[in-house]
This record gives sequence, C-alpha cells and structure tokens, in this order.
Amino acid sequence: MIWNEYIEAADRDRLKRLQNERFAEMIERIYYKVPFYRRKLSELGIEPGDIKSIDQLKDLPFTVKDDLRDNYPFGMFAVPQQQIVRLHASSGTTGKPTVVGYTHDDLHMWSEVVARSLTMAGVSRADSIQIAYGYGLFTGGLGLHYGAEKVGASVIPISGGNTRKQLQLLQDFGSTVIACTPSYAAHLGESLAKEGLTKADIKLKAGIFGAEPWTNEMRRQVESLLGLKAFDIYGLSEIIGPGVAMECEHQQGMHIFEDHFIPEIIDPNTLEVLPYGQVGELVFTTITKEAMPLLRYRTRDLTRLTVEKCACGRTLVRMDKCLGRSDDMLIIRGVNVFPSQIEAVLLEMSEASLHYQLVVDRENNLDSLEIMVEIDDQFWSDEIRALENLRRQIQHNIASALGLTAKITLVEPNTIPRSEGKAVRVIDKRKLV
Ligand code: DLL
Repeated sequence: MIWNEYIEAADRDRLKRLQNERFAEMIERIYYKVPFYRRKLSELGIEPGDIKSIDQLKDLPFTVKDDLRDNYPFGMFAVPQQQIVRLHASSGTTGKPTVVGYTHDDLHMWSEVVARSLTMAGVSRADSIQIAYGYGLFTGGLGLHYGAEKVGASVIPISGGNTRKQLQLLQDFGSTVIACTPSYAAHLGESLAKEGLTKADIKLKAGIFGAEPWTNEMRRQVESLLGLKAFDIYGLSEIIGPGVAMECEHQQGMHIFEDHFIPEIIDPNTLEVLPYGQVGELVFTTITKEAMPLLRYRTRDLTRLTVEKCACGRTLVRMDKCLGRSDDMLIIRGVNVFPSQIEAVLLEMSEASLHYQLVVDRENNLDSLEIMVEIDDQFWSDEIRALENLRRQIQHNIASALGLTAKITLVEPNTIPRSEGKAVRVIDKRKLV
C-alpha cells in the first residue's frame, strides 16, 4: 500500500515542477524572514526572484550545525513565536543543544511523512504499535506517535526503557509493531530469551528502527530474535525528525520524501555536488517547512542516492543505509574505519553478541583501537585456550576485512552497558584530554 500515491509514485517531471515552485517560495520566505539567510544570500547578490529551479541549489550557501548553535535558541526561526506550537531539541555531544520549532502546518506535514513511512512497513489501522523511542525533546517518540495515529493504528506510547514492562505489554497487548532504536531492539530480543520467552509468545510483525546507524547483519539477528521484519527509518531533528526517508518492503534503500526535503550528495572536502550513485555527505533543503526552513543543511551522514524506480512503484529517490557520520569516522593509523564496518564483521560470527564498544586512544603518538567484544552467553567459556582462539579469530577477521590490526578484548556476557536510545559505540579517549 502507498499512503500518498499522487506524490510517492509521481511522474518525476511533475514532482520537479512542484519542487521548483516550493523552492522559489522557500527562498523568498527565508530572504525576508531570517536575517541569517538574507545576509548569506545578499552576499552572493541573490534576490528571491532570481531563484526558479532546484537546479540552482548548487550555487547557494550551505547551513551547518554551528550556524544553528550561533543563532541559539530561536534565531533561525522564520515565524513569530506566536506561531510556534512545538519545540524539540537534540542534545548532541558538545555545547548547546540544537533547537527546532514547528508550526501547526509543520506538525501536519510531519505526521504525513511518518504516516507514509509506516505504510511502507505495512502498518495499517489493524496494527498496534508500541512506541519505545524516547518521548520528550528527542523527536523519536512524538514523531512516530502522531504519524501512527494518523494511520489509525492503536498507539501504545510507552516511551524508551523499562524493558520488563515493554516485554509485558508485547505479550498482554499483542503489539504487532515496535518502534525503537536497533540497539534497543537487540536488547529487547535478548531480554525476551532471558525471561524464558520466545518470539512465539509475542505478535510482532514489523520493527521501525532508526536514529542510529546499523548494519544488515544486525537486521538479520534482530529479526530472528523478535520474529519480525525490520525496517530502516531515517531522519534528523533539524530537518523534521523521523520520517525524512524510509525503507519499503523491498529494502533497497530508503525513499526520501522529496516533495518536502530535497537531497543532494556532496564531496565533504571540495563541497562539490556528486552524481547519483557516488558516496558522499547528504545535504537537505526543506522546501515546505515554515518554522525553521533550512537551506542546504549538511547532515554529516554519508550515503549515496539512486533515482531508479523501485519495485514498489514509488518514484522517490532512495538513499542507501547510512555508512556512518563523517564525524564518527575513525582514522586509525591512516586507515579510515566506520563503526558499522566493524559491526558487520563481528555480527558475522555467532560467538559475538550484539553488543560491542570501540575504544580509541593515542599511545606514543599513534592511534590505537581496542574492540571490546561481548561474547554470547552460549559461547562464553572458562577455558582460556578457547577464548584465546576466539580472540585471534576475531582479530584475523577484522584485519582481513579492514586492513587494520586492532586490540581485541573479549568481555563476559552482559558487561557492555545497554542503551535505551542511541547506543554509545565509540569511546574516544583522545578527545578526553
Ligand atoms: O534520530 C530522528 C529519528 C528518530 C530518526 C527516530 C529515526 C527514528 P537526531 O537525534 O537529530 O534525530 O539525530 C539525527 O541520527 O543525522 C544520523 O546520523 C542518525 N540517524 C537517524 N536515523 C538513522 C538511520 C533522530 N536510520 C542523526 N540510520 C542523523 C543511520 C541514522 N543513522
């Protein structure tokens, strides 16, 4: 089923005409309403009437997270406070949070894109959806909430954490869909087994997992633990929250809702736009958002786009699963490594549990990488030789996949802290000094 066939399966020329119209209006709004953009556009000698097509995007300035911080809290808003009906914020790792505001129409649009996303995963009014993303300033909980209500599913707003209760409601309410981070889904799956339950005791059929990078290896394991089909949902608070892009049943990338968000892929060093198919940094321009429109916002997420029509009938551009964020990329003795590449190697091995952590440090001016691998209950052994063999095997697999020698430390089951939201996969001690 397609929620909004007119848009999602639109003829691309028609879609482009709509985008051009909306984009021209958006430029006019930010020029007159947001001093930051007026200044940036004036510097380039651009006036609203000059912009008629999204083909002109490549000549326009970028927006970065620091611009939002510099204009903290409301300096990027394009409407007076009276029109703001919701605020969210993302905490990030350093400094002030990034604040985002929504008008009534923004919230309406957000529910629409989340409703489209849920429909892609086969969610309908016949379903009960347990929303285990955090409610609050984080956009995950409330974002999924209103989209699910729009679809007409029965919403269970349990929020994040409280694993026992999650398992209880999965059984008692017979939830058919769960929405949470993939790392928390892994934790739920393991906890289910610990309680002596199996997937036959619950009724889940679909998982709406996002807010952090995860691999297809993780997908397979979570699917088998929870007995569901796992779907990838992508979004970021600056652009709207969850529902910027979503996987359909064919799972060949996530469809981007281009009638609201225009994607580009750039080379993060030269800032040049890259053609479809090439990996680079994802950049978004919001063309309908009222409260906080953003021009060419640099997400730092690395992926690639494809425009081929999907077997589901949707014509919307698709983005690949995120490889990671450019600021999560570890450069270890000259080798570029993403945590997701390490995850893929580890989860190929049945001995590794779904939990791992990377510790990066600097010794004698050389970067060092330690991979803490939590061993699955079944494989944990008191025999030193067995563990040593396993340790060597992991080291070998990492070295042959990534060309990198890492220190491997095996840790006992249940020792790596579990997260209820986004997992902390990397501890970079180089930043702590
Ligand atoms: O994480 C919004 C969200 C909530 C998306 C629930 C999906 C589900 P932020 O906290 O602003 O917003 O974080 C945005 O999270 O730039 C990516 O780096 C990462 N991210 C989000 N979804 C995915 C995904 C929410 N599916 C940042 N795969 C983004 C990989 C993701 N990374």
